[in-house]
Amino acid sequence: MLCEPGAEAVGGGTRTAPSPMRETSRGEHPGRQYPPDSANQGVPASEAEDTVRLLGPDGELAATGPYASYVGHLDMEDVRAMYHDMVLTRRFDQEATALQRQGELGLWVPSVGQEAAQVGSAHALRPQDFAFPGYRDHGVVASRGVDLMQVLAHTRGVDHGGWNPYEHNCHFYTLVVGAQTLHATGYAIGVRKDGACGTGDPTRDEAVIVYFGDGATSEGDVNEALVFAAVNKAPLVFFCQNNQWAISEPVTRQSIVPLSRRGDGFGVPGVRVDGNDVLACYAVTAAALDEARAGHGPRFIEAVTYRVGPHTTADDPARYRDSAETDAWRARDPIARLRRFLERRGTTGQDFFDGVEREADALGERTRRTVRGLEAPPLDHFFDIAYAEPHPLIDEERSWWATNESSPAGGAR
Ligand SMILES: Cc1ncc(C[n+]2csc(CCOP(=O)(O)OP(=O)(O)O)c2C)c(N)n1
Ligand SMILES: [Mg+2]
Repeated sequence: MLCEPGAEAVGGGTRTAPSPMRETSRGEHPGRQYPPDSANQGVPASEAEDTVRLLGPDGELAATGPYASYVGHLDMEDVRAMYHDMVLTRRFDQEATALQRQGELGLWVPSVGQEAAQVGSAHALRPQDFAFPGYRDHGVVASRGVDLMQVLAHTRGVDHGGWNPYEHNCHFYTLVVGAQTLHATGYAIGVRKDGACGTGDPTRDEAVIVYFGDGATSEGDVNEALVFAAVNKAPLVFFCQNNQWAISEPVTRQSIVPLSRRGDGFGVPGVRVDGNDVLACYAVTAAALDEARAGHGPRFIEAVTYRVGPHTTADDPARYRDSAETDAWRARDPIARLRRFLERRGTTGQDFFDGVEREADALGERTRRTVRGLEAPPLDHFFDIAYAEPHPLIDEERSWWATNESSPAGGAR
């Protein structure tokens, strides 16, 4: 199936038609088969029959099924790039967690366990596509080329955003649960109005992807976004990482059917994927983005994964979940699974794995050094960047803060 660079890619490097996420005349699509609900009745959703999986737990690649052709054009260099991004994201995450514990960051939101969902889906994006992450999506922004050090400025509280969204076609983090789905919908409707999708030229057509969690699916914002995206045929992929928990609320409190069906009533086709299988995440996202770019409207993906760490560094998951559950998911580690695949293939030498480790060590060192060197900007900076043009209310607030800052009580910070 996958081959070394220069060797022939299986499937001739092309994708089969029709897309598994193409709607039929009855408004259905072949990738959607719902068995009697297995999401919340004892069968782990990642093991359910209708969950798309290409990499088995032992790293064996299944070359069949409607999504297999979506990885047919990848070569092993592409897969090694995904492994690289997953390992570096995890190391960054671990360093940032430690730095928060040392008081260097205000808060940290770990992504451990979700690297395959984030990196696999983000690698399916083209440069012209636009991503709207949530607040846990370090693997997404790293894959888009954002320097992870810019995430730290945000969590150290010295910057409101972190980076310029247009530099990498990647919006900054949104902490208001689900709000980014509305931002993404508006952006995607704009793409459609600009005639930048559905032109028939896949090298130019644009799509948008938005990331959110299982808990967010219960938010009004997400449901409103689905309405607007559907009726406006927005070129948007809703990528839901079902990591089983919304802080202390289990996914069983969000839905009694698989979340991949959340789009049904809105006319948005959905698919469920093993979120710990980076190749399956790549494949289903590539299929959904193709549909969006072609002007066929939004698609919904539920990536079944697990939040191995706490919700944030302010949370203690031992108070609400069983450690046996976490252990079971640790055994499904997405990085170990991909490594088994690379090792089975036999064409990736120890040199590669050692090189990635060395890069991870260097990133860890850079993370520690960068955080400690991040200084708070002068307060005026935040007023300067609020609007492009001067604004009377901002001026009023600026002078209030200036007075307050210099007050005898020491002022607010
Ligand atoms: C509108 C809103 N309500 C509540 C919160 C507090 N809050 C932050 S994260 C979170 C849980 C979100 O869970 P989920 O959507 O599953 O995403 P995850 O954190 O698991 O990635 C909540 C309730 C918030 N930030 N915004
Ligand atoms: Mg969640």
